[in-house]
Amino acid sequence: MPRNFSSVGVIGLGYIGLPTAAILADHGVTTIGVDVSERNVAAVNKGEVPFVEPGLREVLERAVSSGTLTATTQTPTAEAYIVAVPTPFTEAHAADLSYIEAAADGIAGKLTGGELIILESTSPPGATEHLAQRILAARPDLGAEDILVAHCPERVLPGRIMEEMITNDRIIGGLTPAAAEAARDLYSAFAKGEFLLTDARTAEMAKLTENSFRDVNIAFANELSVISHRLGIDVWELIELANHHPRVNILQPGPGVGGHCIAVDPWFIVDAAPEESRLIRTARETNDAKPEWVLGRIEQALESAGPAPTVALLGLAFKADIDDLRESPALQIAQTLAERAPQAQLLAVEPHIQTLPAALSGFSNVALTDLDEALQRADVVVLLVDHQVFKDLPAARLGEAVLIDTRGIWR
Ligand code: SAJ
Repeated sequence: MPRNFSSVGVIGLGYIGLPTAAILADHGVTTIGVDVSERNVAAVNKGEVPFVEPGLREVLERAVSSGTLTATTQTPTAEAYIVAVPTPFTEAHAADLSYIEAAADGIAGKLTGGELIILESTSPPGATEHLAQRILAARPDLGAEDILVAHCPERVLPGRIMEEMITNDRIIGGLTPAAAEAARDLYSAFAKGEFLLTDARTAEMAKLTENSFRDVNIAFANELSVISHRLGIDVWELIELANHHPRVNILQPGPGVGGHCIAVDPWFIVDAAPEESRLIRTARETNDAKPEWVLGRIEQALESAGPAPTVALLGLAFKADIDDLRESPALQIAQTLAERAPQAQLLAVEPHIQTLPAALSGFSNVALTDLDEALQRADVVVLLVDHQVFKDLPAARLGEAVLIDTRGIWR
């Protein structure tokens, strides 16, 4: 008989924790969401979503109004916990586990024995063991056999989270087989994909491997775009043709790789095995170098655009049709250009945000404008994010401006 959990505490109500809490609660599980931000907690208790994610608001509203989901700033007593806190990386590209440690400390004080603790945050190899050891160090009255600890990496794609959270297969890595089985029981409350049980370290590495695979493939595409530019070849046509081969599937070049996953996770592998991770490191460096290459192209265009040119920067988010600016190459390009080209007026167009982000708000030569104004005034138009509104633009609207299309949508 699968174990039923009477209550689940979800620690961290961000891009992953909040949808997880909402979906669990919507499936009838009493769920308590925990976040350090009082503002987030207040928003969630009113059924409001603090970020853009299609379909989340409806599910959250339902869960809050039915009373199965509540939010608080204090870790509650619960039969199971899901930890979905950030794992940023330090200047030296090592994982910063301080949020996981803080979550462990909060949970430790609430345990009575027999609880299931699941780490969902993307983590370097060994982080799940570290979390368990931290809890046991704080609770010498409990033995390792008194807690069930597993790593179940989230693998949902921002923009499609509500669907993928239910349909994706789940890798479940237990510190013990019993922990993996208990975690499977918890996810079976809502997840419809296959459950793949393994140990915690393999599960940690599997998640990092998936994102590194994508990073390496995108680095290949980005390298091809730089080579193609030099050789006068349209890289998007090139990739489209090559992908007709039944065993070739090259991803798309762009202005760089952003977000909190693909731009970060491969570094956890490099940090864990620096000597052996040569390809993974090079892919990261290739993708991280792409914004600078785009900047070079913009600066070249500015040289022939007069003494006080206007530049439209279309998109600031890290990818299409979301409002997430984390590690965004578009934002990095906008900020660096604002610093290096004070003579240029930069008009940033980002339909998913209402005010200029902190990274740009200090510059007098940057303004957030709507698309119409930017296109009317721009001498140079730089497409940075393939938002649908930009894809829908008729070619005639682009006028006489010099175009730099980093996503290949206006070919
Ligand atoms: N990108 C390209 N070219 C492409 C695809 C993406 O330049 O062909 C860029 C995007 O513009 C963006 C970055 O890569 O800047 C990352 O975007 P993404 O859509 O590839 O991935 P994320 O970061 O939104 O989500 C990834 C997903 N991982 C994989 O597809 C292997 C998702 O399933 C994970 O759950 C998520 O990371 C995560 O949380 O780890």
